Amino acid sequence: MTRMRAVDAVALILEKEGAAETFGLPGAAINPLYSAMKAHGGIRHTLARHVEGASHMADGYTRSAPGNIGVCIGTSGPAGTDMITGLYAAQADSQPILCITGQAPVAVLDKEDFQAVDIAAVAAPLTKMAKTVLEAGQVPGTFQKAFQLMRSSRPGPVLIDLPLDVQLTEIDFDIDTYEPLPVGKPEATDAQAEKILDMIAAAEHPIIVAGGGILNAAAEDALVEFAELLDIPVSPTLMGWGAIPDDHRLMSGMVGIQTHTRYGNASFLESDLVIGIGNRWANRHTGDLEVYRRGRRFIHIDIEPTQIGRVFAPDYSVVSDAGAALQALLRVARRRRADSGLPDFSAWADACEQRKGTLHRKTSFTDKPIKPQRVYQEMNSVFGKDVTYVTTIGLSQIAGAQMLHVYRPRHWINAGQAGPLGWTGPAAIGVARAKPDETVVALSGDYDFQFMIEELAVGAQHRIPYLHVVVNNSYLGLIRQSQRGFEMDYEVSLAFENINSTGEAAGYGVDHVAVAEGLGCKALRVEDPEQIADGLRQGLDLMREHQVPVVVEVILERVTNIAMGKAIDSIEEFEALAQTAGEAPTALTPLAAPAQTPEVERELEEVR
Ligand SMILES: Cc1ncc(C[n+]2csc(CCOP(=O)(O)OP(=O)(O)O)c2C)c(N)n1
Ligand SMILES: [Mg+2]
Repeated sequence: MTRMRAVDAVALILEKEGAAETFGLPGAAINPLYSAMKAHGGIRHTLARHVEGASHMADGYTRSAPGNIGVCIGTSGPAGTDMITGLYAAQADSQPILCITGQAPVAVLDKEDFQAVDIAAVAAPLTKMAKTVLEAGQVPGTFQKAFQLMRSSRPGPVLIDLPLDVQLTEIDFDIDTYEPLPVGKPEATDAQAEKILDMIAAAEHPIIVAGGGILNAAAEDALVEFAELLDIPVSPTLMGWGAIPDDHRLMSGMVGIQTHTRYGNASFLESDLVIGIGNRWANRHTGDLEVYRRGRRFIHIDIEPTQIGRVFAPDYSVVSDAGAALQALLRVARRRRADSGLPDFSAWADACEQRKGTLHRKTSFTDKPIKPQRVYQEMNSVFGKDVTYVTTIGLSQIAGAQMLHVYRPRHWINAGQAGPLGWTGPAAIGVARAKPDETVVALSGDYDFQFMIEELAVGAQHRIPYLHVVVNNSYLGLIRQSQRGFEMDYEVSLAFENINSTGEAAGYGVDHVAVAEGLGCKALRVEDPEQIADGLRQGLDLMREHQVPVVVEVILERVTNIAMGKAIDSIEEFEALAQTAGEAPTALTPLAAPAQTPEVERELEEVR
């Protein structure tokens, strides 16, 4: 046993639990922990410019690779409350982040002491555990439990609040024999897999809805293997995007009322059995449930028992880790293949594959100001298959998800459920920290970019390069579009005559290029559609040369409505659809691939 301050034990535990990447900012009430991290020397810390930014950096770091747990640290009071949005975003998308806050000494906690807010109570509904540790002897155990909780079952964040005197109290602690606690995950049985395969065998048009739980379980290979074994099309959710490569023949396209492809929705509407794995039937995925469910049976596999039946009661459900469920399904399916054979879904799979060559939206616009669709076309052509996209919310995110392509797991990093404006930039810094050798591209609307814009300085100071594509319509675009229902355009414009304007993007208000440069980054502006690709390439070069964040701002036309609707069978289109392959040149499958078999022809006729 070694005698040490509780905070010295914390530093050792962070290292041993593999959570040595921290983001935050010091303050009087957390200085002891900073002194322990300094003395330890093995915990990397990135100094954020806003504590909320630190929480999103930790989140981005977590989402970058299986097993990652980002840590965010702040002092007491407002530092803790600033990180609440980060905890919410992490919890909503089942991401483990550890938030550590300093606190006033135990004796004054109920005396309205300076910055002595009850942060554990504030964070409780947004975390798997939120605890103010009152006894120094409990510090190691609380961290040990925190890591176990974050990793077990449905992953999620934890907050640990450490009063100043508790941090400084000496305890006996032995890191050499400290062991991370076992992590519990429910596992599907073969009997459950048999039932699922019976239901699949009874179906004609099964489809797999692949959720983020598959990425959390690092079960992408098992998913693809199972889909291939049975020839079942797969539609990833927004959180599961990348679980199967976009160009895989069985990837049938995303389904949803916002982030979707038209062929993805069309194929889903043809299905008669939906196998949801590690998904949560999010409302922006299902839209109107009557349409989504009509004529279909549903299987739901999820790690969290209380998720089953939360949105609607499935026909059959299994509580299991997605990876364990897929292994059970593979075991049983292989056995059946050898014994009695598997059902033949090849014609259905072919029809879904053929449909990927239909129903494309036009992207080849040459208008000036630029139409957003063109930006995503150029992004597809410039960024290779290895790019990691980071985004949050807005028309930018929705149109991006309709038109960009994702080929690898964890290469689409999106705060899907909470969608907090400002998440994109700091999360991209967390991702770039985790994957320094990969190309990280953030996608923001102008408003999202302006929230937390100061975090660009973090990237500049710490030399954390990433490319930030800012599509500027000088509007709260998504909200402007939703105000059409109220026949108003009220308090959603960001446009003004900037008195410092140099003439470029006149009337668009904020000069993002000047701000980004002022914060120590490189930035350039594109106003001509023919210059987008060059601008993106130049951005990548600048990023590599200077090792700082680079902003590529694209000036968009101010009003472009993006396709969306209330139900997946009635998405409203506002722009032209592609009539020729050349009008959607970066579509995964060129438009109008000829149908090959009579069965495929019949399926396609129905869609047409
Ligand atoms: C913190 C927060 N406040 C409000 C919202 C609601 N909201 C969603 S999108 C949006 C406007 C986004 O504008 P911009 O980032 O410019 O993207 P655009 O839709 O114009 O592409 C707003 C206000 C939110 N998601 N987060
Ligand atoms: Mg905007």
